[in-house]
Amino acid sequence: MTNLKEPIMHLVLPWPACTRIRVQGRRRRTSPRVLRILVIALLLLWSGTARAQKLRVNDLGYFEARGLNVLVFSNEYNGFFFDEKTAGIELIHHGVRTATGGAVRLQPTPEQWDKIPVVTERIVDRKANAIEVKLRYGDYDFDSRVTVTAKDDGVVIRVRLDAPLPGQLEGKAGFNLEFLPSAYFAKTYLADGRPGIVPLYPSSDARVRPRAESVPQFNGYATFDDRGRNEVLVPEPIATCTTLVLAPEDPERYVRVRSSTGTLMLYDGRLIAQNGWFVVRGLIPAGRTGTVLEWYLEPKTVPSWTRRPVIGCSQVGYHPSQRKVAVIELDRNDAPLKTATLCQVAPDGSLVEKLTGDVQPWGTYLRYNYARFEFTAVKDSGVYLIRYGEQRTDPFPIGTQVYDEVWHPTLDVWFPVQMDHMLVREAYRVWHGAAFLDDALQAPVNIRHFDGYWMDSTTHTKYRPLEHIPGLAVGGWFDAGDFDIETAHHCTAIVSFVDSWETFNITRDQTFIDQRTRFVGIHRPDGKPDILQQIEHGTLQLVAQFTNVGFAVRGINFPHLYQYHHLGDASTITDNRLYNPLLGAYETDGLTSGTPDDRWVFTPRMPSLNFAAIAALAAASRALKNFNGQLSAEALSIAERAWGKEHAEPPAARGSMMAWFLENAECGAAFQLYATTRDERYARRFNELIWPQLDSALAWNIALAAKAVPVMPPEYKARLERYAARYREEIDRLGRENPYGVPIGTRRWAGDYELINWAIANYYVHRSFPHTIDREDVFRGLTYLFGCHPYSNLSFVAGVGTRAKQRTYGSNRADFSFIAGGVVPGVLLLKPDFLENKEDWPFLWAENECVIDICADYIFLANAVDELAKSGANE
Ligand SMILES: [Ca+2]
Ligand SMILES: [Ca+2]
Repeated sequence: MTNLKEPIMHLVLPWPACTRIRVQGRRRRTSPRVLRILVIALLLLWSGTARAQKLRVNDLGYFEARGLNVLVFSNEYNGFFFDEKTAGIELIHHGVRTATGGAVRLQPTPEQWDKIPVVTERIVDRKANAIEVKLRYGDYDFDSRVTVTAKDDGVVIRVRLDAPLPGQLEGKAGFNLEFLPSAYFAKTYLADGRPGIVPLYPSSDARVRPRAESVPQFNGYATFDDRGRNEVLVPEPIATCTTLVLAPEDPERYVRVRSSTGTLMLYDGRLIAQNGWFVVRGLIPAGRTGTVLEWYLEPKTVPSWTRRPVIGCSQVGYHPSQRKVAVIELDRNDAPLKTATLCQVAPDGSLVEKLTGDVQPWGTYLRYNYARFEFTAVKDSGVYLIRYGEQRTDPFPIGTQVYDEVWHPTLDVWFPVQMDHMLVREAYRVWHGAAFLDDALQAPVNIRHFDGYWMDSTTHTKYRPLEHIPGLAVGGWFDAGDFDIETAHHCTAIVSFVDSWETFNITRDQTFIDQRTRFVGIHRPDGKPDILQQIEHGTLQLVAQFTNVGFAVRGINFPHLYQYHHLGDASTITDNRLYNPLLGAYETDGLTSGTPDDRWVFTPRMPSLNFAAIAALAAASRALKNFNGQLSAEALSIAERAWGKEHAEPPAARGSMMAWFLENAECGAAFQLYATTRDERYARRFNELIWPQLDSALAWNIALAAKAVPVMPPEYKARLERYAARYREEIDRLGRENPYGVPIGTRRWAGDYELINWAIANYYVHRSFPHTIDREDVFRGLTYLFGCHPYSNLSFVAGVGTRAKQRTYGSNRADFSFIAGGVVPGVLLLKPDFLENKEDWPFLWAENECVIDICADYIFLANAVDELAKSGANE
């Protein structure tokens, strides 16, 4: 998935403004008499038992009872990634989001690119204890109202129509509510009393129907590889009934759905898409208006349920000299204990109480209360755990070595597995074959692509649409959990690798890489520093783009949606034979094939991307100078020529946001060209650009500005000092915003990328201004990543730390597995107040997808922390 993590983009792009929100029943004046009645009523409620579980619409606009929240479009579908399984009517059941997607939908088991309704109105009526949304499918001029009203121990869901269902949607539109498969594994269900076991693996039936019968997917694309037969798959229900009970045996997961208007159908969405959920569905009848569907939904709750505290601490451990603070996340109904204890695990297995200290309440952040337990005083090397009441954390070390190896899996395993155009072997396992040897065709003009790519009305190249562009089947990394080459992220990753090489002299060699035979061997030294081999691999692709296309391309991506969502070995996505239009589909002459499966090169004109590529090529040319002299010289020559070309064709007017992005990218290019060539004209341009950039977006630019200090004259550093002071204020503000004292992203893509870049910026500023930015400001970022964060205390680096992510959104996600060293985006904010990072469900990309630039930056940050910890500065 193309990730949306550029912070600046977020700053300037508002949420879609199409929704009108009205809140009724708030801010009403209350008379003393009414108040008395209210107090009595509250006391009566308090003394009851069952009534205490009643759902009430709270101040934040969702239904709340102890152990249960019902969200009604607190989160909407978005028009970019469509259905992310984070929208509609949702249940948070005993602290776990177990249901999503409650809405009028046009498929039994909607996939990501199926049509989504737009919320045109949302009314929160606290007086009536109800929330109503008006949903619209513009393509069909189809409006419906969905009302959720608290009743008894659950809610009533009604769908109302003012006009009958459009004819094309008869038998297709229904009300769906989707349940998380992993929350119901090893549980049963009752369909009108008939028992069934919730399937661990999809095994229900599907039928094949003509495509013409189906509701088209986004932009006419198809997720189904029908082999040219114009067919679609339609799942059959697992069960039909009027009353469905899920998990009758488990009071934490029990949900009863009773339909008073028609049949309920239970589907397994995984039958047609591995990231599908279990869907409970009722069809909307044809030719009717008014209330056309009514369900009573009752999720059981455990009386007086209180969420177990999460003790946030580093799963990797701590350097003796660093500050050590655990952050304890507490249910609002929980009171913090007075003390917690750090225990040392003795060699004989016994626990030795090393330090008992106060638990300091911090306050409330989003939906939980927080407290902190500090154990900085303990410095002895050993294995420890934290005891808090009856709870114990996983064991973690304190020692001078804790950061030595934390980045090795990312460089040794994760990056090699991401290498495009290569076969990648690890001991007995082949991760994937040499992929995309048929790269690539010129993308057609005037298109909007499902992964956020696009084409202008001209190709801007010498190639005709769908003509083969030679020379591109070399180098590059799969961007993330998908298999496209995303050039912007390549550039960032290359620069980051060069930073790591130049700053920390990383000579580690545990990977065998042979470009000639397209072979990568993991855990197999070949006498060459791996980081230089990775820089070379990324540079080969960038150089190929400039050489064969003429500029940096937006990316290389798939023509068909059914290729894009591929899971497994990348080398099987295409047939690796060049497309030959003279042959028919699925025909081959042994060398070429008539199957139009070759990837497309997207070539819109993007000057800011060219500057990003210039920066990467200029940086790479330094690192590769004594490693691959020819490639190094080629990279620099391309970078300088491209710089000249961009300045010969000045684009867009200044003052616009596009101009801002352009100057931001140009600033980075000027710096890298100066660092490589020491040509003063680049320094002058950098100096012209960096100060306005700092003035407009300090946090976004301070890292580059501080990184430049060693190559710029002394007056540069003097001028930067006051920006460092302002940056200090921003860091202090974070310390008041949440108990972790780090930036926690609140957008549609979780925030570990910003977090890592924030910590790296702190490193650079600390290097030049150690009295302004403390090394603890760097450590805090990595400690958060390693487990001192909300929701759980898993390390967000797969396989790194005692207890770490073991399910991530990588190419092997269908196996509920991970690729070691991948860094996940982390905790995603489900509005208004629920941070989530699921570990039993890898398919939520905004929480679990590892991306090349984040992973490259992680290698830098881990080395920075290791260096600072060992340098003993600030002690
Ligand atoms: Ca090597
Ligand atoms: Ca092909």
